Amino acid sequence: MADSAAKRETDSAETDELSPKVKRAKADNENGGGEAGEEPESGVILSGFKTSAVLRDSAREKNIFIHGKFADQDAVVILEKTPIREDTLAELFSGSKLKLDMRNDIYSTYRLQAPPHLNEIKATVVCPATEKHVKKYQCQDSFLVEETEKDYESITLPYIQKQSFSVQWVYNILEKKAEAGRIVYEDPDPEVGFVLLPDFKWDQKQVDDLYLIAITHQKNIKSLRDLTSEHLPLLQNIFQKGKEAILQRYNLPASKLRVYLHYQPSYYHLHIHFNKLGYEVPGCGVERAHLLADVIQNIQSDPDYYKTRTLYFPLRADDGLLGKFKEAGRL
Ligand code: DD3
Repeated sequence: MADSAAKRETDSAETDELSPKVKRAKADNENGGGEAGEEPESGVILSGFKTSAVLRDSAREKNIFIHGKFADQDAVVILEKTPIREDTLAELFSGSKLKLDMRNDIYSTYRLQAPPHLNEIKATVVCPATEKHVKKYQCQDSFLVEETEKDYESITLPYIQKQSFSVQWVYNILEKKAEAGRIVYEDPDPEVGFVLLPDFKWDQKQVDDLYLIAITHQKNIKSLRDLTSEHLPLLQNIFQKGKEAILQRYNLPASKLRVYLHYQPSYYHLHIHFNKLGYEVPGCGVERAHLLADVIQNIQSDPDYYKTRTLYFPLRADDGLLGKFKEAGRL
């Protein structure tokens, strides 16, 4: 809310564009949307959740990551308070009860009890969750790894091939078996095509924390390491059409976007992140994020840039790949 120029610019998007979009997204869910037969009002589901451990919590970020069980299945539940939206303020002020905490001179603090629909908590459920999911959310030290071309071939590639992380959820999106109603833009071309949709970290209620992902229709590109000049048409297409689609839908120009890839990615199917500039999201730091604009230029000046360069990235203490780098004496 600090950047008033950006705020003004997005105001029209919020009232004219984003709100109808939010309604549409909800309607899609109610129609089933292919989402594992979930009802929109699934109020009972969390009452069956048995907490076993808090993996991480942050008073500052107002979220908590919990490991537990639904019946005999391991699960991770993430709860997060959502931002306060400017367009709900009038209703918030008129429809809330105020409980006085303290009064002192010109200062007073209260607990404001908002109407339930203005006081929602975003809940993300992973069930059944694997050991990897549980570890992902535990607080951990990170270590910077230096990966040469040889390291990639002898350590990283064999590791990711053996792991075969499931990207079923990605295929569900590409095949419209899930989240079909959330797609913002699609280019169906099998070579240069992609699907652009909100990352589920984004609740789409305000453009300030915009987070979309572009997922390629090509299934055989694992990561940045695989990219060569043959992929330039694909990368340029995603860059161009992704920016256009975001301008159209959210009224946000390219100059307000951070468009980048992760290395290492969290899943090995090529995808590009689109954030609103100024929204500092984990993974957007220099040690993991590679701007798409830079990636394109680097490949233009050397077709094998990402095949041959030493790449640096952080790995968490318990990451299996870190163990492999240690075994190889590379750390
Ligand atoms: C994931 C990275 C992956 C746990 C969690 C997230 N955006 C997704 C499934 C559907 C999605 C995403 C893996 C998984 Cl919390 C394990 O993310 C997704 N759908 N990032 C969207 N739209």
